[in-house]
Amino acid sequence: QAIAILDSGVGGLTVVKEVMRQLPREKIIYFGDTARTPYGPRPSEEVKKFTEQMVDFLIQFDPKVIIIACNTATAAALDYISQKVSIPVIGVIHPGARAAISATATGHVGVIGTVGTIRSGAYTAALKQLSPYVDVLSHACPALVPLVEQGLFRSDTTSEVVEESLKPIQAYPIDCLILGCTHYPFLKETIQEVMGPNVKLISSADETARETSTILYNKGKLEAGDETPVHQLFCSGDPEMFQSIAAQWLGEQIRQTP
Ligand code: DGN
Repeated sequence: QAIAILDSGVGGLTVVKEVMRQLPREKIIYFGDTARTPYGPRPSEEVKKFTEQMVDFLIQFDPKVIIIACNTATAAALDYISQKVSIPVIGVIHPGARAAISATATGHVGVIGTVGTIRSGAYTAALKQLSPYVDVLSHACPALVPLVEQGLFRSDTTSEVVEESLKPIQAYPIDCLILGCTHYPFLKETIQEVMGPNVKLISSADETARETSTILYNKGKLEAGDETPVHQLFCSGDPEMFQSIAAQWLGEQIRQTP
């Protein structure tokens, strides 16, 4: 049985990489809805419907757990999907919030994400639930996902767009910034340059993989054998761009099958 992971596009590959690192024996089945990305500007009901369609596809493989590796989809559909299927469903917002609360020294936390994620208020709620006095500064950066989906991780355009997107939050005294969109770790270097060395960047991938590991351990479902798993990655859009980004990011040989 595999771990199923989904996202609106290539962003969830940041979570795939961390799951591969922490749980190297586990097989991964991934679906990226690259034909319909970005989800960020879409109404929440539509994101919920698209997420359900991805889950319906992945559930055919009889996975042992599903990771919604997209903050926008987690905000719109985590509760709904958790009730719909009988296996554990893990989102990325609570793990990201936990990682930020552990990392902040001053209690001033920034969150960047898509319009859908920021509008939902899900991060602020998750952070305040963990630590009621935390001060949260939220900001939507809708221009960043399209850069990543085009494979523009490092370029002059990337620097300009990231700088412009982060300008409104640069003056605030936050000590950590949650990358509240699974696409953003692809732009980590540029985001760090723009925010400066005193702001710690938090990605939820690490903590999400840890939560997955805990759930599988508690259920006695961690892979015991020493076989190297063969992962399966699916996308709904242009396979070439997806394949190239996946190979670059995961550093693995990606073989395309029809
Ligand atoms: N990767 C998704 C997220 O974490 O919110 C969003 C990407 C998008 O479709 N805008």
